[in-house]
Amino acid sequence: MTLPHFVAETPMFMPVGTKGTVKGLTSQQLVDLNCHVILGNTYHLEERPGSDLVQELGGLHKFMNWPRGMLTDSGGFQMVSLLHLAEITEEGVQFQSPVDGSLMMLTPERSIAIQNMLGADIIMALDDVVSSVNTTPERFEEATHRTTRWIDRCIKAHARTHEQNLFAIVQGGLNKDLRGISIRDLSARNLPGYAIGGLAGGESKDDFWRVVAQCTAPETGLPADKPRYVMGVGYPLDIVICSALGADMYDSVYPTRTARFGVALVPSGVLKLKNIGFAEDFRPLDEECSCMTCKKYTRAFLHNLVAKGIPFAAMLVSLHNIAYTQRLTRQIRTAISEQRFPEFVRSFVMLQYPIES
Ligand code: PRF
Ligand code: ZN
Repeated sequence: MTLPHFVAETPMFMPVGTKGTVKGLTSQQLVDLNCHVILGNTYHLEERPGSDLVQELGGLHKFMNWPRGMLTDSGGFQMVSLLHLAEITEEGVQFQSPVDGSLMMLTPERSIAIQNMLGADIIMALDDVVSSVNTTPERFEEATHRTTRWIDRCIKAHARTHEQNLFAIVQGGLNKDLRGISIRDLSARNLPGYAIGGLAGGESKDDFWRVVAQCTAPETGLPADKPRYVMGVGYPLDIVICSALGADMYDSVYPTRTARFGVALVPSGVLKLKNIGFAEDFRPLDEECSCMTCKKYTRAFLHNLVAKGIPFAAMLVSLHNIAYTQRLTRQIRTAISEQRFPEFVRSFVMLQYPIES
């Protein structure tokens, strides 16, 4: 995927740098871990320091000191998931500012204007996001059609089409007909890329995989020659399965957030470092990992930091977890190009779910 700031390889995982930083990691560490694209959030950056200031400072790349690909999310999802005060109307998403309590409105036009100022390589359309659980069928139908009406407002508002790629986001909940309508209507806009939204929010794995499979299906799914991005996905198993279904891009706070809880990702699953069993375990987190944490520190050392709540642990484990996720997507890419991806999927699943004998 050729972006203005980088030629990125897919399938790829994008670490989340919500407020202008991937928590616990430097830009150089992310480059060294071979991250191609990272994520920023319209809502958080607009709240503080403000998109006009970021633009004045030369854009988000310069502000964050990030030389490679960048993607910004449109803001609606963050407001709806973070602020219970958000109210969605045809005009946009209205919410109360957590800074001064004033009422603010994020319209499709405003979201695109902010993202034009931030200057990411990929910008996301404002979508009407509803939780896949506890929502009425009528609300799903409204959100699906509204997301289509909003994409046309986003396309019209987008002022930097040569420098920034606008992606549309498929909604429709878990309903096959609504998803089909959303896929059809958004594909007709012939955009540079597409996202699958409204998932990774507590639905069952069966529902999750069924929707991804529908959105990536040959002929009836999203265009196969465009990047297809499953939003909010970061569990290693989900990345492997969605890639097998034909998806190309993922983002999640999971690897860094779980690191802050002292949980390390390893090929067999996770290590909960708080566990007293690691107190005298002098092995690295993962023998096969070449990250700095695995080269220099033992599980026993990390257990000690985690048990005492020392923030350095979060940095070291975040570094490893991003290294792990990047290694996983690299293995997926290599297996695909060497035409042995089915075997890779089988051995990955066997490692995480060994057959007891
Ligand atoms: N829409 C947007 N951002 C998102 C999602 C979405 O549906 C998800 C999935 N729930 C994560 N991030 N705009
Ligand atoms: Zn490591």
